[in-house]
Amino acid sequence: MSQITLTYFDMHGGRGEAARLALFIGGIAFEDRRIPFGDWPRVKPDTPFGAIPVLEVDGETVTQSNGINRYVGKLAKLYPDDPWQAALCDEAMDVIEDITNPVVATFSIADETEKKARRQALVDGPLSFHLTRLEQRLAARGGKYFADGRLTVADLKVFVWTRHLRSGNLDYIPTDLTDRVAPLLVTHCEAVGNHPRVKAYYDR
Ligand SMILES: N[C@@H](CCC(=O)N[C@@H](CS)C(=O)NCC(=O)O)C(=O)O
Repeated sequence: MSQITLTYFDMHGGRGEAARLALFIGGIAFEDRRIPFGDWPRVKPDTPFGAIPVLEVDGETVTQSNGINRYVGKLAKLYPDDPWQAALCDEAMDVIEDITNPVVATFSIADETEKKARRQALVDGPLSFHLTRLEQRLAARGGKYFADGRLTVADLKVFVWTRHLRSGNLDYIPTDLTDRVAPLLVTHCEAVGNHPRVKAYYDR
């Protein structure tokens, strides 16, 4: 059996969370290496590209969250075998990256007025647009799963993002934005959150 270590920040969310969930759901043993934010400046230079998540398998490392999600999804049987379904799964995960990046770009804005303006512009523009279109994709595929008619890493990634958007942890992004513009994503988020293995993960 391979020795697997997943390194990511010590929080319930972000780019490493879907892989943690997938490994847990699949019953795959792994070291869940959690980096406290205060330790990050010390750890960062030792990572391949100065960022996490990093997955280590038998002493070799790989980065890039969606690539990691695909790899662990295959191990956990949470990634489609069918090439078309795999492309649909990848699409949803990459859309989340597309909307994550402009939000993350606002994290370092120190001036509150500027941060508020930038985030409101995201809410009025790309965030609402992407949420609406993602919801249409979900609806077109039956309304429950993004690919393969079953739970995949795409559902885990969208779940983590939707929960984050609704959490109130992002100032100036209304917690009811998703409820208003993409209610089916909220239904999806709650369904994934109530999946027995997802519940078991957070109940530990
Ligand atoms: N494209 C990369 C982006 C990785 C990334 O930017 N990770 C963030 C955390 S979600 C990070 O390491 N931030 C700290 C830093 O850049 O110093 C991926 O998808 O894994």
